[in-house]
Amino acid sequence: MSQRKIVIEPDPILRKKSEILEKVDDELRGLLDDMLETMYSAPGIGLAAVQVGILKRIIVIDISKDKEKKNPFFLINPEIISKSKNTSTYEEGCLSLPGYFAEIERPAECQVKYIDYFGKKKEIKATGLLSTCIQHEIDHLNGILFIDYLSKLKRDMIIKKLTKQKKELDKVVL
Ligand code: GNR
Ligand code: NI
Repeated sequence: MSQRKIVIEPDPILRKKSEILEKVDDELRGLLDDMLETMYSAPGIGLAAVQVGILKRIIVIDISKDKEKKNPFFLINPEIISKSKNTSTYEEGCLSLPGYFAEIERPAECQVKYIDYFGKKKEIKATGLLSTCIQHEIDHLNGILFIDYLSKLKRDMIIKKLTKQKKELDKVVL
């Protein structure tokens, strides 16, 4: 297992659509393990493959608060098959937008179809933070970031600040 580098906005890869996986093999499981390690060390509660530069429809999630009791969750080719009309609001953050948080309203519950770590078809009804997190990660697979739900003014301001931060970092590295 090894940690991977997380892609930070602005980066054009974060706006691309990820591709469906055809098979679940050891190579893919290796990537899933790396993603989990990267997510835990960030730390974060979810990670999409595009955030480590790979345009495949896979996500890892662990919303358990207790660090002692890990509860990792791997979703391959996840699809939302239905969403509730009622919504809930959480303060969202994103490992690709470090330092920025915003209250985002999304459907409170969703029914999700996916393939698990062992290649088995699964379906779950997600509620609460898990529902929000799955929707946030599936957005990544479609090139969408949570700042896209904010006003253009707020979004542009965040992107401008992140662009500036990247330029400062380049100076230090040089
Ligand atoms: O670590 C994360 N926390 C979080 C909080 C509220 C809603 C979604 C998330 S996901 C985020 C990690 C991340 O960027 N996943 O793509
Ligand atoms: Ni994110």
